[in-house]
Amino acid sequence: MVLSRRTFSALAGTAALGFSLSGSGSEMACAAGRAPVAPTGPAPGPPSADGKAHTVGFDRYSMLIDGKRLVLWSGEVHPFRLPSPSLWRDVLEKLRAHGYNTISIYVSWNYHSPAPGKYDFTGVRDLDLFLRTAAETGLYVILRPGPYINAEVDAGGFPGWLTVTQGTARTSDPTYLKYVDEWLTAVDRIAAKHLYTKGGGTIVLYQLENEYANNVSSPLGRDYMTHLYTKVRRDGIDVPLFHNDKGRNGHWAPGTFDTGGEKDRYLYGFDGYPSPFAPPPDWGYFGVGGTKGGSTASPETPGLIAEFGGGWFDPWGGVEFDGKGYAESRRTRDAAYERRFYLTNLANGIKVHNVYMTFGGTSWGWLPAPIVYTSYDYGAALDEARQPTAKLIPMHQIGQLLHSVPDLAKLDRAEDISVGDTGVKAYHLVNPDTKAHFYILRNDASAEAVASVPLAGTTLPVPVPGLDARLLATGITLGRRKLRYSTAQPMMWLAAGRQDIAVFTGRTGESTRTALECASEPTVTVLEGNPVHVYADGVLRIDARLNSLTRVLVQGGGISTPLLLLFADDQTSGRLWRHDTPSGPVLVRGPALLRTAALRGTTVHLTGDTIEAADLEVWGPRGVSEVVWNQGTLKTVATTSGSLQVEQRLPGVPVVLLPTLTNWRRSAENPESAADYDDSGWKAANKKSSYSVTPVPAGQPVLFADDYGYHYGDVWYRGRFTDAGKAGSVSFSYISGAQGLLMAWLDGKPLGTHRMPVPDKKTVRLGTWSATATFPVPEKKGPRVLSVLVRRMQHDEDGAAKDTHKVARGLTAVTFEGDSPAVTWRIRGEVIPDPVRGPVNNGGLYGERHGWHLPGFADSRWKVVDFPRDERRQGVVWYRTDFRLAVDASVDASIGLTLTDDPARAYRVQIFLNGWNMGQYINDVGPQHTFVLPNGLLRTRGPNTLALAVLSDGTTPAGPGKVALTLLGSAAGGVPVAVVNSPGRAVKH
Ligand code: IPT
Repeated sequence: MVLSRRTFSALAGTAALGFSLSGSGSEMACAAGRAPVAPTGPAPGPPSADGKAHTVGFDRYSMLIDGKRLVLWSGEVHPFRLPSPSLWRDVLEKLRAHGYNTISIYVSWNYHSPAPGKYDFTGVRDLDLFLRTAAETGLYVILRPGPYINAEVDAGGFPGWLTVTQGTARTSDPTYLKYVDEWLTAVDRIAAKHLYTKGGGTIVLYQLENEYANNVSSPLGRDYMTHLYTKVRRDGIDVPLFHNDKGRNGHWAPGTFDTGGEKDRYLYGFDGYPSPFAPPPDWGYFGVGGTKGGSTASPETPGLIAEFGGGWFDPWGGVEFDGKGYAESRRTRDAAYERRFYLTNLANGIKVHNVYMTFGGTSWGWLPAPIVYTSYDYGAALDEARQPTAKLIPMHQIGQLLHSVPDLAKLDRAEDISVGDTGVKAYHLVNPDTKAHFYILRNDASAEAVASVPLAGTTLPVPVPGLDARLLATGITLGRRKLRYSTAQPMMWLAAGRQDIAVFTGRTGESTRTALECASEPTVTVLEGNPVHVYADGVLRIDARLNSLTRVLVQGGGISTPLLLLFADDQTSGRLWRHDTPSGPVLVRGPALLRTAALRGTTVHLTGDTIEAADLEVWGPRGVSEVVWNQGTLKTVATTSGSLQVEQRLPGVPVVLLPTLTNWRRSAENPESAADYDDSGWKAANKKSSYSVTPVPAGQPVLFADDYGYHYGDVWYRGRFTDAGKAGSVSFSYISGAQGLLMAWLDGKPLGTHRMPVPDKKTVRLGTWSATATFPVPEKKGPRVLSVLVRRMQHDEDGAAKDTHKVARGLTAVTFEGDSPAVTWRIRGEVIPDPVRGPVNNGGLYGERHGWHLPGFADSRWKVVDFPRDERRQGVVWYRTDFRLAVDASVDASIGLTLTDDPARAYRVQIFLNGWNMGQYINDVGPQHTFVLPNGLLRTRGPNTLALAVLSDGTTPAGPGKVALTLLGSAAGGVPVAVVNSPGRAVKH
């Protein structure tokens, strides 16, 4: 019997169309050994901007894309944390290759808006290009444009200018909504072009607000959410919308606010950042029920985790990870953590699963919220230097599995099973249509346990390493055959050429047993490794120890299509790449990364990366006879595995040599501290009222920097008065955020510096850092002048929707003890934002106002000095140097700048590469020493300019000490990188 596609779909009980069944009905019957079991249709292929209309819907199980079930296996990436558009493709290709089918992105309002009514989506802010790149890479997109995003960015994403507007943010306040609409109009204009529904791009979900836990039952909140909902719809966004509930309280679940009568186009989502040191919580099928159960709060929508911890952030001083930095975040949330927690999520019915962060990147310039330092590496699967880590491997294994085995997109909880008195927790699920069963086994103890697992009528010992988990399956279809069970984790299957291929995986050294149903005895050929096989009672059993790669070819047994079984340990599985092409899937083994695969005629064109010398073996559709790797045609031989293997291994990456940084030129600044500095062009700081949530102290002018249009980085004040009278001291009250500081001069002489203390475990959560610094005022008659420099560390976030981004920054009050002379204040912060580098690039240092950070700045008269420096001074000193790189165009070298010095030295450095502010180094606080210099901003073939702005308080000698380029990773391959426009320009002050 030959089933027509339509009959087959009907039998399968799905509306899935478009998958092809090759082979005859009798083969199917043989494969199953009984009546054919219909697979759920395959997951949809990789999406693209194909110009066609698509449906994006959902039911209580999963998203339905064109009616096909799909688990969104997503990683969070922030375009604004990688200011080099060419590298977006690198990151996205790496994720796509490792089995992610979706990315989730925040769009940060402050990054795009230097002033009310001004929205900039050009250059490094080109959202349209980012979304195009995502579509070209074959990734779905979850778009999260706020308006509030949190995300450890300045003001949680609110623009600096919004901090001085009337009205309460994150409510239905009309002033706020007016600005929100402005932002949404701007961002939605781009988003609307990239909706998958219209085939313009691959956006399938769109988030409203972010962890909005306030005003849930008042009109302030409900009207706000309704406003956002209707605005976004009015802007033409027609994909399902959702919100991410922070506390899993059912906040903003469907029906809790007015969605304009729309019932089925809105989902409930929630976030989870559970401790890695406690057993993973159950959020759905196995949860306690009620709203705290997460997805149980919304039984009619699929389990949607908008953010699940893929690492965690680290504050200044490194308090989160005891000074060990992001390496420790990665260690405590490692590959085994991912298996334990993410497989638990899948067991609980989560079908939209986004890992925050998957590539953290860099909070460059003044982007970081005060709580974090420059690196936002996060301990994520792809590190800040774009280097794949071992954390990508479980994601790859699970992602490929979700793609190959669509049964996982529709699961019900099945009857509990006992796995013996082993301490192993077992989750049992079943696909109600295909009757495929899935078992997730988790060991929360630190020692290995061996569970006795009943699998398809046989009880088998399954080792689960300590603090680890695995997934097992029974009854899934592997091409034209059926798996009875396996104690190894299935990873993927595909039809390639004349055969099917199925891959199983697990930890190195594990013994596995796999049983395939087969009505008659097949011919079994061991091609690699030492597996043992036996056929009895309609089942072929293969015992294989996982070590590198084991290959077994199964032929016959009533099925004409052979099945190549591959048993790959973790490391080997991380070198197996599936890529779907319009002519069918391609499987590649060997290189460190496969980026693209395309078939043209009989040639398969591959691009990718190698690090070490590597094999290249390719399985593809019938007729493929030539292999091109990174544009070079290679000689191949046909293997008994049905593949083409290149005769000579691909070469690894050549050595990358980096120059030593020499020829530094020095210039001191802060003329603003001099008594006779001409500040007549500065703004008078004489406002009387402010919309800040910080009260204006009685009798004082408003000194808050934001009120004068200065929102980022350093700000200067000069206060003139005549006679201090009997005043013996002056006190400056200021608010700066963590690690801010204030330094003061009187009549050109240093009064001293006040620094906010280094956060500790208790104080780290304080958003606001305010202090009062008191300095003696020596008596003198006549005109006097105070100069004050405040290093602001950006605005607080507003996670609790209390307008905390409107807490003042800069001076708040100046008082004298003993007398009260009348002071007239002037203020000076950053110049109008650099149109290319954007609003977060610069603060108000003299050097920044005069272009000292820019390439081409005339520094030839600056004095040449050697590092280490040893200079004691309160104020700012700049150092500049030029260097040239000559990295081969075929090499992707990821380069950082590493600063080291005696940690007793009190100074900090802002690092400018070709005029771009790459972050802030605090020598005596840390923990960050290496700053990523992204290619594109960094010219890897050509000249570069580094400028370091050193701020020191004069209490110790200051550096820089050692400053060196460091290689953070390299690969032969990479993506073409366009140099980012980095103009030098004359800056007016
Ligand atoms: C959650 C935010 O939604 C996200 O923007 C980011 O800040 C993340 O936390 C932490 O990195 S908020 C939740 C942890 C309370």
